[in-house]
Amino acid sequence: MSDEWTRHHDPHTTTGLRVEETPAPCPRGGRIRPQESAFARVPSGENTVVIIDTDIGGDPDDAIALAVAARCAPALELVTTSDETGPGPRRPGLRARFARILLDRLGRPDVPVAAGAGGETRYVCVEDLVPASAPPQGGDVIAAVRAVAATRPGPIDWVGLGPLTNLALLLAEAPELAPRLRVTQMGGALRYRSPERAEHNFRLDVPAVHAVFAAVADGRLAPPRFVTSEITFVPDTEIGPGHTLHRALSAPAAPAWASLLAAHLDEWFARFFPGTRQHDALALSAALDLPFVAFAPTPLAVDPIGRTTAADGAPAVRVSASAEYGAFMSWLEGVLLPGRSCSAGA
Ligand SMILES: [Ca+2]
Repeated sequence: MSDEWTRHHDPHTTTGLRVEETPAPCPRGGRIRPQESAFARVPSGENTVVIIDTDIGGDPDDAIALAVAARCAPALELVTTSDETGPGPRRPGLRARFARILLDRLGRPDVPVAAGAGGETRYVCVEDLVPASAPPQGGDVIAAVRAVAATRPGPIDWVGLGPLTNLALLLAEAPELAPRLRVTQMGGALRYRSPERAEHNFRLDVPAVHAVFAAVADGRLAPPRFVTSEITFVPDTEIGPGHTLHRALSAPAAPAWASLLAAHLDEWFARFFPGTRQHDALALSAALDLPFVAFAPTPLAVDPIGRTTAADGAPAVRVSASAEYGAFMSWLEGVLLPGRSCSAGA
């Protein structure tokens, strides 16, 4: 089975599996509104750089998204981490070291990892999956972004899958790169399930959220696309014990990267929740211009604790309005199951 996995999924093969080369049709049933022309994107091309900013190592949806990007997006040039871990077994940089191991097993040793800012979350479950021999990763996010930005002149697709800490830092310390940034961020909410608090990624670093929205308001940053919690927190994308993907990744003959993902899923199921919903892979699909998430231009205000509401006069961004979950999950399985392809039509 391993050979079959490799043959069908090696991102360096020429089997036409590069999703960023897939045309991005209008979401089924969703017309592009006239006012959306203000948010039109230049299609990704050979000069585009993809950076994934992630709090990988807690909910496995980050690791699943990273595996998808590593296998289907040759333009993936850098992974940065945020909400990094603390002392003891959760020593700083654990998330980055886990990302390094996963990328290596996916055949992407070419993608550097930079460990970002620390955090306080309890959502970490990969301590036993990172051997002591796994080396620490570079800790200078700004230098790492500048290095990859210098390799190509085109847009920088920033795929935010965690707190906005690194993005805010980048806007402050590398303002020359801001005009090239195209941000797709998982986070925020218009109808959060706990209305007394902000969505998780926004809540973890509220000042960073305000810094990003200030950059949008004064024109330094193009309006991001936010894939919001009410669109991602749905049972349609949940992978639990016994799910098709869990079983395939856990198969004895599965390749090493799949076994690592399966072990990560098992740790999460045992220690936190008996399921993982694919917030981050859904956001990644949008960043890759795949057609599963439909967006609507929305003036979005952020309150002092990071909650978001639509409000006239606020900076206009694009907010997820709906998603085609069945098609998305078929695509996800197409990327991660043997014998499938990265095609959006899988
Ligand atoms: Ca995440």
